[in-house]
Amino acid sequence: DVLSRSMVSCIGRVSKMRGFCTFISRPLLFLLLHFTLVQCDITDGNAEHLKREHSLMKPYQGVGSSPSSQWDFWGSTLVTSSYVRLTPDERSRQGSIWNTVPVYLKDWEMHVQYKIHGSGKKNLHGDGIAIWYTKERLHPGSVFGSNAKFHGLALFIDTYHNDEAADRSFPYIYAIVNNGSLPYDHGNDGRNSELGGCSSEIRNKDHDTYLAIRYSKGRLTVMIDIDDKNEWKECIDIGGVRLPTGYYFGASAATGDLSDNHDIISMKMYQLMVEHTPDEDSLDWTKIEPSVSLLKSPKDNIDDPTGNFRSTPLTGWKVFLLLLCALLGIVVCGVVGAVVFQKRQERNRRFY
Ligand SMILES: [Ca+2]
Repeated sequence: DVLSRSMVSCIGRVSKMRGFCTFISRPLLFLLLHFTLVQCDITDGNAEHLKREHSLMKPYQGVGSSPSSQWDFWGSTLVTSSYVRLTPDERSRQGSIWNTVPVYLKDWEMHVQYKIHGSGKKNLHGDGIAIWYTKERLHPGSVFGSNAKFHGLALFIDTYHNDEAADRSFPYIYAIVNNGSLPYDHGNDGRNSELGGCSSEIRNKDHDTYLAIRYSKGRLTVMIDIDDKNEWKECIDIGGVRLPTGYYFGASAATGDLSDNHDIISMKMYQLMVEHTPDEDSLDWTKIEPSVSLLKSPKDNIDDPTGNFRSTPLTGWKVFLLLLCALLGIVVCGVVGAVVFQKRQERNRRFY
């Protein structure tokens, strides 16, 4: 009886120890998986799947107000042969450019090449660019030059920090999904409805900057490339996003008291070849209402460290800390294991 009880307690200790080891190695595993996924998640556009009718490229033929044009524009937008300037570096300007052809693809990836530059020094520039996938098109309004109560997806490249008390550093890139009911609060830079985002020094680069928005199987992923190294970095990755087909792509920008040149160089739309179940295929995708089924709705108001973890790329020191923790865990496991082993040996010896 004594022996079996000590066996049970020993197994208990070993399994607890194993639990601890699993607990320690899980972040490591997650980290490895995370990197693998990020590495292979968004690929560079495959020319084969480029959808010209939804793409805006130099020298911007087919942009204009003729009935056959695939893109039209509004406001301060100026189309040259090498860029589309949504606003110049002047106060109180608003401009937009919109695809005239609705998108009926279920899975897509939009690559945007852009440049935000101007004479304003740090924190004295604004307001930024919005990339839209919405029901409405050419609908001027108060949010980066477009309609605030939109239906669909908006990705904001917000360069001006309206809410200086907030802990986010600007420029800040964030996504909002709206079914037409959410207001946009300029005072806190849309934080109430933000789904995820990341800070990024995108202004006044010598080279162009890029972002990719992927929507596939209910997953919204945003990657950015600002260092001219042809490498994507994850900015946003959230599941449970429902967006219909039949909406329009567009881009808009606005300046206020502060300004910047907001340039779009290209918007390239790629079809993703993804299989869907017969059930999914039989649905009328144009009838889907834009929504997000998060466990916790918009990450604002929540002190959820995992939310931040998920939505900002891991920096070098975080990786280092995690690896250090994992290493410490392994060492502790080893020491505890050795002690337990020695105790058992001693006990066994006592039985003889
Ligand atoms: Ca802002």
